Amino acid sequence: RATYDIAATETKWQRVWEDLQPFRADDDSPREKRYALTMFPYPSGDLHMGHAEVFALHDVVARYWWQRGYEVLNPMGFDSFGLPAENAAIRHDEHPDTYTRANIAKSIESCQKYAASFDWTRTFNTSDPEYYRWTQWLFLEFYKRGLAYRKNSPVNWCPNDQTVLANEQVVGGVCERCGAEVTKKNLTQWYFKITDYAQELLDGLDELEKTWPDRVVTAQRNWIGRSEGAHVTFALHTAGGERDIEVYTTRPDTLYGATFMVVAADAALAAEIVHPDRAQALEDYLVEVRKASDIDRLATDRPKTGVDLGITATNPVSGEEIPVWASDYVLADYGTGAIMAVPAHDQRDLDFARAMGLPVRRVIDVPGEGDPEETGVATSGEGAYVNSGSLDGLRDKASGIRAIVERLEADGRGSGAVNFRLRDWLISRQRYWGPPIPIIHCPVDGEVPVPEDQLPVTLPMLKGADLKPKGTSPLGAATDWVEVTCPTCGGPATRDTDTMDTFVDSSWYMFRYCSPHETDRPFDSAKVNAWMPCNLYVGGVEHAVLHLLYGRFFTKVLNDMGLVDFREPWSAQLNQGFVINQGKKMSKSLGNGVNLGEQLAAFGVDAVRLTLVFAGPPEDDIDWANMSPDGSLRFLQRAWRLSGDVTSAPGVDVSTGDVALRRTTARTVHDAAELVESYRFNVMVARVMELVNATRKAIDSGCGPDDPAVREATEAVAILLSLVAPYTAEEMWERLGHEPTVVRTGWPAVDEALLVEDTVTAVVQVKGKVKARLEVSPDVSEADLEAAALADAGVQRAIDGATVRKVIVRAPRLVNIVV
Ligand code: ANZ
Repeated sequence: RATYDIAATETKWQRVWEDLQPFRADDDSPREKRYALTMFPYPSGDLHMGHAEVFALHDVVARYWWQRGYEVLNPMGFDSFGLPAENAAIRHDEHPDTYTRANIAKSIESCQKYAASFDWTRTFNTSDPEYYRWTQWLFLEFYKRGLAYRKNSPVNWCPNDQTVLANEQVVGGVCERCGAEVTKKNLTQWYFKITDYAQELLDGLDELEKTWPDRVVTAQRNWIGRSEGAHVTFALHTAGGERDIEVYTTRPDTLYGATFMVVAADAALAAEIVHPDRAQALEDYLVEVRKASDIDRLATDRPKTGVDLGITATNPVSGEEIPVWASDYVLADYGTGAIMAVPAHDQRDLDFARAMGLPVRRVIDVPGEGDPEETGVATSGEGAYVNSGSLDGLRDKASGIRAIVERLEADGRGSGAVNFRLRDWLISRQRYWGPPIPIIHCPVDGEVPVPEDQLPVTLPMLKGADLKPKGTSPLGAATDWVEVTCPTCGGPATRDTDTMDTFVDSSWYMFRYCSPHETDRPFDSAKVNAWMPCNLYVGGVEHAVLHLLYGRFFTKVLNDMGLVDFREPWSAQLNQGFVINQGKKMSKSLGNGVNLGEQLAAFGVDAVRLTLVFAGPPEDDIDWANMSPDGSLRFLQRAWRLSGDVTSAPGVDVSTGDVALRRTTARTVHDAAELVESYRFNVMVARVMELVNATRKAIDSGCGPDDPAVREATEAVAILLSLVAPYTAEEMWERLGHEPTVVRTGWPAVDEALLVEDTVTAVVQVKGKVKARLEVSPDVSEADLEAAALADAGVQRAIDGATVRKVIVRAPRLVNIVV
């Protein structure tokens, strides 16, 4: 039996595609535009199974859109700044750029062999000076708008990478990249003011919820963490005099139960208010506190520790004097960094009170729950207020909160408030391989933006050991580069030596693809508005709150700047699962890694792609151990053989073909579209397999190879397969007597009449009596069925001119007419 030579076929078609460039997106095309984006990779090495999966899934949609007649933008580039390249450069004593470029070249070659339908004329790397010039320009635009600023505060510090991390990069208390335990350090760092957009970032999710995966939407909601409550002001009596402090609480209604206050031990406030006799104790305690991550600190099951600050505060409603403590379970950068502790109704406060011997007072009597002071369990439910002055007698939380906030507002001791968990985004890094922050520090003029015509601020040439993490940026050692004259006063000044987080680079790359060769602006707004928002964004769920939140934030700022006319960059999103092996994540230590190159060599690109797409729903993990790429290859051979068996000529009139096979073809093509649009790619493949079988049967024991229906079916197979197995599809198309290439041939036409194959009987009742039976399509719409029923002669007779009061339609089976 004939089989096709995989290696020769792959080389052959790569040349043809290179020649014909079928996936070049034309900005000026009259076709409707679609933008299919897949997350660009770090060029950390060659492509692996994970890339193979995501590119295969993504390509189904991109290639489908081409076939449906859209002009498709499907770009690819490289997120080439960042730690992997820098660490490799240190290991191999070279420049990160050398390593980066070598990997990029290898990746592009692999992508092309993999037949990913990217438009390579638009590719760029975020480490190209032509790109990061605009990253710096955007930084300065943010700076002008007050959205980039520097402040000193406790920040997350990775002791291994010797750099700060954004909150989003600390996962479960460890560095998202290297897994080292993250600690806190007080440093002056650059931030983007993402909190200005907290409410809008939250509100936008209501719409995105319809087209984004639930888990991403939920993760963003939780990360933004909006809560409603109140600010309450307490008078503090410190050794140095009286001062007010404000706390944020979600339960102002429990104010009568506030028996002490707690200040974050590492907040500046603690050191300011501590009684001199207790200052040393606080200092000793702080040494311990700095070792713990935020996650540890907030954990409810953690033994509570703290220091009595030796001062008191006045409860603004009860007038009671309460002690003020410092502890690490209160975070410095959340709310106001100080809390009113209500041990009866907050578990962490109760644990603290019990550990320190502080009083507990119940102010809500929750039915069926014991007194927290005795049970050790704080109660958070609703009930009657007790020990609460004017609140006593109220029974529900909403009225309790309303009453206390009114009182606080009247007394000028507080007001209703909204709080977000979201913090400003820390963007400066003490590493080399990123865009330098384009700011000059002048002893006279302070922070001075680098003038626009001096952008980009390119990286000085450093390599190997020079890049070793030292806790401060390696750029500091490049004296010639650091020492500059101040653009304002002309006096001696120094460059900012930090670089920007890679997540800044990837927050705007999707815009750049729309006009990647612009030299005098980051992008052409008209082109961006024509292509964007992206119709689909495919990528890993690990980016749920990092990249996907930052990109949304950038889009809103760019919209406020008037550079784009939309506020959300990605209309729909699909997260692929992981490719695992033998039930476990692939890893070096387990030795269960699957080498993509070997798989491709053994089975060919198409069989590997088909296997990945056919494995299951795109969101599910794929266990490669259970897959059968050789089975996929056998299927592709079977499909390919059909194209050699067809004997009718291209363009033959198919209307005279075998009706049964034509129906199967029509139904398959029709359903395939719906399946792709609902991301059920695996089911689409299964349907193509059925069509291949039906066609084989028709050839061997049915209508025979020269029946036009066989050509119609085989051409449909080729076009549908072009979404998944591009090489096989091209071979088939050529063998069927067509010119290359199949990829933009157009979706097969479906004769609607062939779809009404299985009819069902719909019963029409008038006044509860059956008056007609209609043969209708199983997917008839309610409206069509109603119209058909009312048009039926028997039904008309039964209605007999009476007014129809109501028509109840249960498509496709029942119509009930009430007159
Ligand atoms: C009194 C109280 C009584 C509270 C009660 C809760 C229950 P969310 O919903 O996450 O915004 N809180 C405020 N600032 C804090 C900080 N810097 N570190 C740790 N905890 C802090 O949580 C707000 C609640 O978390 C606030 O409401 C405060 O405790 C605590 F029955 O105030 B509550």
